[in-house]
Amino acid sequence: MQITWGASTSSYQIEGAWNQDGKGPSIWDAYCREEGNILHGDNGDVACDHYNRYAEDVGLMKDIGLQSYRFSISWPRVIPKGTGTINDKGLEFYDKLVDTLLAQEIDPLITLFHWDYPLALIHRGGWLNPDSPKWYADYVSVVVERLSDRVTNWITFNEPQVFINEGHLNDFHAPGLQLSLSDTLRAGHHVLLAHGLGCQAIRAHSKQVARIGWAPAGKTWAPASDQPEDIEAAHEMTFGVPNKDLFNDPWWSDPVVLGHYPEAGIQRYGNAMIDFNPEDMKTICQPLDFFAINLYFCESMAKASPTGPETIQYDGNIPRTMMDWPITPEVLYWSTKWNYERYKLPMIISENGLACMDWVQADGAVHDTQRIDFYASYLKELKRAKDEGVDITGYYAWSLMDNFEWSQGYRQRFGLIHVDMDTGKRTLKDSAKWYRNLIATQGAEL
Ligand code: IFM
Repeated sequence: MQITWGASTSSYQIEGAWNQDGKGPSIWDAYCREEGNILHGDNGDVACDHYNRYAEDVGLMKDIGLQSYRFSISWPRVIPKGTGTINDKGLEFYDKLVDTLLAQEIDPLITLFHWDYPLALIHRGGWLNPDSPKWYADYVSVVVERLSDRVTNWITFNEPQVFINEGHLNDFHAPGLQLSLSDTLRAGHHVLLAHGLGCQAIRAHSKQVARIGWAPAGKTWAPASDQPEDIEAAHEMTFGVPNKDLFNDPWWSDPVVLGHYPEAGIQRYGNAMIDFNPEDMKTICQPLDFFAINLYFCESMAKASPTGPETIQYDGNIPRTMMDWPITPEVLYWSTKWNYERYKLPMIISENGLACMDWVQADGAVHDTQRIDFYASYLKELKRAKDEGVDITGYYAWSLMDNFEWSQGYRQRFGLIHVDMDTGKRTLKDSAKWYRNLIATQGAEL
């Protein structure tokens, strides 16, 4: 299967060095310090210490045979207060990381925002501030100015659904707000504007032809059967706005790619819907080169009924990961197929993987057979979509290494590489060796 094979991480989840070399605090630094927010009181102060061990980590990527590595930039490491003074030491770190990757012929794919927002900006209203899209675009300009002589692939935002819905409506993620639905929609609108201005900033500052995408979380319903009406019901649920929250796909990706909010959302949000300048949509809807998506599981199943699509929850019999997420390989088929049909952009799976109960066993290895089985079954579904003509250009396992899993702290291990969080020792899991073979053979076994 001709595809770019990679693995993903994000800055707060692996870098550590939370106050090293002039980095400013992020909202996650603050949120983790509030008692009760994170399991076991964990935080990302040290995490995998990737900031200091990046060379070793790139060596392991090379050992696995990764063709590309997706990582994110920590905004407060680059601009400690979010706007204004630039921290050259922070940029130097990413400079060195990019150079080390390129020396090993690993192509960098940079996510410009994966949730670690500068704390100083929250004190200025955060994403509710109408200037927030411009703050983001200015930060993007600084990064692109510095790295684009070597980097061509950029993702503007990771999972806007999660950091806006869970961080601004539900107090489950940083910054821990519980805004009204209307204010959350306003914050979301500013993120969309930031995406648009960010795209413009990349194109204006890039020293090479840039390739730009964004990476929403995919929320997908699986058809309850292969009957056309059930497939239609699942499609309708996937591109609907079933709840009065912002955890759905079309609210985010329709404006970005199609240039308008979905009617279903405007109806659903009713009186909470915000007013905005119609010209904003021209800024939000910028030409994109690819559509990245993070896929883990199907939400539930859907079947047709006389009153519209009916949801069928997965029962206790379905296999589940440590996160309690159902194992549903078909998500890679339906989601890529439907998003490709709707948005007509080449697709990248920017995250896919699972948390298992892994430990270093008596023989010194990590025998994560469940992860191998998971990846093999999911990738077969990816191949099915690709064989049917879906233009899938990249696949990134989540994650390169065990890391800080947000409110779950270090309890959930998603890595191809085991990390002992006390010593920092890295051990390739069996799945990493399996992935190495898969990459070397371009997925011949699938
Ligand atoms: O760890 C997260 C990542 O930061 C965003 N996508 C989902 C992953 C697993 O929960």
